[in-house]
Amino acid sequence: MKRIYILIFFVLLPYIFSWSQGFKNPVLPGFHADPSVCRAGDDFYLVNSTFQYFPGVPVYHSKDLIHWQQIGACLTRPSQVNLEGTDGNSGIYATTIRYHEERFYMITTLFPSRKHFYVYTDNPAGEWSDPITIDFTIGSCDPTLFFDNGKCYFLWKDEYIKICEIDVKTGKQLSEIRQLWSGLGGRYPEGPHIYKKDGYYYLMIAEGGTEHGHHVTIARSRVLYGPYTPCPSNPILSHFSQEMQNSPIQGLGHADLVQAPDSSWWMICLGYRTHGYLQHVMGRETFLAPVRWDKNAWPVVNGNGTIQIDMKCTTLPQVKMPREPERDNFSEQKLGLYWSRLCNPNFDNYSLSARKGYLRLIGTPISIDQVGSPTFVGRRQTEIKFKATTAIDISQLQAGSQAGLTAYAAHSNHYDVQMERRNGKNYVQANIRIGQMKHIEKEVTVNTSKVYLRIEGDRNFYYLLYSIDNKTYEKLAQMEYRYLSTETIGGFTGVHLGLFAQTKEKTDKSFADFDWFEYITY
Ligand code: 6LW
Repeated sequence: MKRIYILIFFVLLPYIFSWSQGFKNPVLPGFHADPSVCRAGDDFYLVNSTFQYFPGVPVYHSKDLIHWQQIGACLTRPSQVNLEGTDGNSGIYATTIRYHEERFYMITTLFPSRKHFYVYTDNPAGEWSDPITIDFTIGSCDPTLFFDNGKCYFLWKDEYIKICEIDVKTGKQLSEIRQLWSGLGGRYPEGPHIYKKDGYYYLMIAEGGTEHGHHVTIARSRVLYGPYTPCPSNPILSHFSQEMQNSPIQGLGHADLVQAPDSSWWMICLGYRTHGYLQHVMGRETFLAPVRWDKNAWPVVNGNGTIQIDMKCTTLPQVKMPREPERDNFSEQKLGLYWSRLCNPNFDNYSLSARKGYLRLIGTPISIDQVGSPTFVGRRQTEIKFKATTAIDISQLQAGSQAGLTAYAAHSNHYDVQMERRNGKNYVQANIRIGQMKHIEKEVTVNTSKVYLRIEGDRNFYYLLYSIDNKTYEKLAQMEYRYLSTETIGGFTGVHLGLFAQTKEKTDKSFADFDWFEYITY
């Protein structure tokens, strides 16, 4: 008998260990704003807003809400969304994903039109439908869907939180628009979601605006249209307090709730990690916290309404997912899902087949200084300390054209270590763009067209370096991180480490070949 108990213990040990493990926040580091989550069976799916980046709305899959793998994206075709002319203040705003009767729905808003639309699929890793537009109202943002008793409700944030019934097959309005509870008076009540539990309708929103004052509040009603009674312990999530003023995580808000197969409840939300001086460059990231319901049937987030980097809590059985590779040798037929482009890219200017094992970027006169779709691919900066390196061949780059590596916060703010050919010489340049200022901080000539370019980041600076042998790196310049921060630039996105090529003339079809790209975090 004793042997049986010992055998059972060792069989269960991995599960006991995984349940007892905590986890590290953010669960989706780097620019992963406005998260929304749903569950289908034992699987969780999560989407984020993407503004001017293409493809729009990445879809992530998880078994434990901690480890996520991108499996696709909702908006992958120009017929779904026109991102022309968008930047970090427009394009695809907050998104919601919901699962109902074996179909997934993602609803969002396109700025500046402020038109709400949704797409659907039966396979979240595959193609999503063409958009169904909500055409009876335009305005503001943060739409969500709520399915109840065979009906579908559309909620969104206007000057207040609003709701009406729709025909989910057509998007047509089926009831009058009503106003719901809109918070405790905090600025920008937004990000509404409704949950039905134990005979209550719970309406959860964000207030305070998506900066330091951000927080989550909740109210409930026995009747969907209210009146709603606010939770006596609101805000249920906030770092806008003396206790949390020095937390490395700020701006927590815009949350979504989900119940796991084991009946536990969890919250995902957005927040940002500051470098200090209360500024951040990586955009708003996705965080996770456990939720329990108290004796009065109100949710309590992580025990006291705050979130830590190192979460010490019982988790779901942890199931690791493949991590995004540190190194890209460009030997695949398609770029990894973690690469983003800008607006509506011209895919003729990107090739993984023109030169085997290289990414060829064909420049156009649209530069990374402009709103539009320059020839650019970028990966999210996911940690404050990182090193991004690429091997570039500019032998086919024409005079006056540039190509290289950029820490891209916006078209108006980026730091680049780039190559330029001029008067028959190859120049390596540290190029700085801060608002109206465009400046070559330093340039040196090199006697080769194959160069290694590197950008490093830490708590204070971005460093721009180059090498001709990938052994000895020379620093060309260093620039304060703060001029790439959201607080400096505004907007809603985060720094991407990107590869780019741009030319002076339309007729100049010159290009740069990138042999590999490596992104290491510390
Ligand atoms: C989004 C609003 C917000 O629409 O920021 O953090 C806006 N919350 O809910 C853009 O992400």
